[in-house]
This record gives sequence, structure tokens and C-alpha cells, in this order.
Amino acid sequence: MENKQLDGFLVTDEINILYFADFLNATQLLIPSNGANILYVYGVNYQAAMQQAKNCQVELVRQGEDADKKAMEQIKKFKVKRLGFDTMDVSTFSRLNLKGISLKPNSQLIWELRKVKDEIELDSIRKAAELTDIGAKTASEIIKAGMHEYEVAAEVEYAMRKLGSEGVAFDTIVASGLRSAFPHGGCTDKKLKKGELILFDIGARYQNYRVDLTRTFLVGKPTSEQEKIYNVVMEAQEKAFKNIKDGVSASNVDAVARQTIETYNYGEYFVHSLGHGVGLAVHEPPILNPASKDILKTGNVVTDEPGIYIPNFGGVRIEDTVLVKNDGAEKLTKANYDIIVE
Ligand SMILES: [Mn+2]
Repeated sequence: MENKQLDGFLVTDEINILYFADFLNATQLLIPSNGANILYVYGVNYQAAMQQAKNCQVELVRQGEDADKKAMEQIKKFKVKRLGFDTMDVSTFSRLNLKGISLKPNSQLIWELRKVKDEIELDSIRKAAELTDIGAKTASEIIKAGMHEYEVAAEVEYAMRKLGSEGVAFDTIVASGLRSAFPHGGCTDKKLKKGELILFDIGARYQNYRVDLTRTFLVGKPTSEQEKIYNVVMEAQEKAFKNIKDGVSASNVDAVARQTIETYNYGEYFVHSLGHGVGLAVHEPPILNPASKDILKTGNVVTDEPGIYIPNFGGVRIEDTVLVKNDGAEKLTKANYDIIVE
């Protein structure tokens, strides 16, 4: 804030608030340069905030009170002239009287912090990764022809939950057969059939931290085309992994995977980024794609997830969540890569 000559910062994104105050259900967090941090909370969450919130004073927003106006009054009281903020919707902006205050959007300031995970955050992410691996193992054990996609999701989520997952990091994907060609195919009442590719994308959540993992399964024996695509994705994933370390540009890591897939002439079917950061949000910076300006840093946690999706045929994706280190990367998810599950 000092570098940017800000004399206050208003945090309104709930996950950003969670990051600073360790509390999710607040409306805003005000960080003035000349006073204590103030967390604004409605009555329904007040007692919990008083017990759980860290690094701030908790301020009750009464029913019928406008939390934004309340924060703005305090901002004026603190004589803030240059107010940084992460995000503000247009209706809020037009409702507030901001005369005399210069608004400086700067979510980047927060991302610079959130992108680099400290040891406490990593402990939570490691635990979420262990739970996610249990989910993948469960899937490989229970999947059989005739099951509905949603049954697989239910069993996997139950297995993770039973061992401490707070819920899922995102909606579980079990996309089988032709649906596996949809990278975000969700999960339906379709039954799994022998010989079909099954795209399986899950994540556990622990202490609000998330992990992201994809495996591709198949009941029976893959055709030579299925096997070939699988091996190409595996090769791309592995090569990209070996290139991840502190100081490399994210776009270069993406290029390693993309070129591998292009070499086998499947380039047009790799329709998304190689990866993204994971933490309190399942998709966050840094981003690994051809346009990315991010330089990977020690402490970043990112996914490595190339895929090939052929319409009317099927798709393969293999994804791990990995930790960027000084001299390489560490896979936080460790589930095995066997495609055949029955
Ligand atoms: Mn992902």
C-alpha cells in the first residue's frame, strides 16, 4: 500500500477477506494505513466472527444498515484520500458518495500475496491433496460398467468427506463416452459402458484450501486410438511437469505441453490452458497458457493438466496439482495413472 501511495484498502471479495481475516462470511474488510483493520459482519455471523476472525476488529452491521455506506463513513473518518480496492460492482459504486476519495482498483496487490503459499497454507493444501488422492483411488476401485456417472461422484465425495474433506473443491466431473470430449462435462445419469473413456475430475477441500485432480479411466481394454491419445496426454503432462520450477515463464511451460500434443497432430483438440493456480479458489493466478505473463515462483501451487478432446469420439485429461520449488516441482497429488479400472 505504501508503494502505491494508498492510505486505505477496501477488500470486498469474500475469498480475499478470508485470506486476510480467516473468516468467510463478512461483507468487507477495511485496511486503513492509520488504524486497525475493520471486518464488517451482519448479526447472523457476528458471534462466529468474534471468535474466529484474525488480524482485525469486528464491526456489527445491523439489519437494515447499508454495509457499504457504513464502511465508506469510516473511510472518510480515517481521512483516506487514495483508496485501493479489489472489486466493486457498478451498483455499489453509484450508490456511494465517493467525493474526495480517489478509487484505485488493485486486486493484483492481493494476488501477489495469495499466489505464494506459506507453510501453513501448504499444510492445508497437502491435506486436501491426500484426501483427493483417496477420492481417485476410490473411483478406480468402484467404477464398473452399468454404474451411473452420479453414483461414481457420490461414492468418491463420500470417501473424501468421511476422512475430513470439508466438501468438494468444485462440482465433481464424471463424463463418460462421447461426453468425455466435453472438458467440463459435469456429471449425469448416463451409465458407464465398457470401452468408453471416463473423464474424472475431482478435488477435496481442507481449511478452505482446494486441490484439483483429473484422471481418465476406461472399463475394459482401450482401442489403439484411445491408448495413443492417452499416452500423448501423459507425455505432455510429464514433460510440462519437468519444466516447472522457480523463474520459468508460465507460457513456456504451456508451450512444452502444447508442442508435445501438436507433434502428434492433436494440437487443435487441446482447447484450454495447461494449468492454473489453486488455493482458496480452485481457479486463481498464476495462469499457465500461451498468453500468460506470469513467471512461476517458489510457493506457487498450480495444476498441470493437458487434455485432448475429440468431438464424437471422447477425451482424455490428466491433471495433478503441483508445488513450484527452487529447482523443480513437487506433485502434491499422487494418485496412480492406470487407465484400466476393471
Ligand atoms: Mn483444473
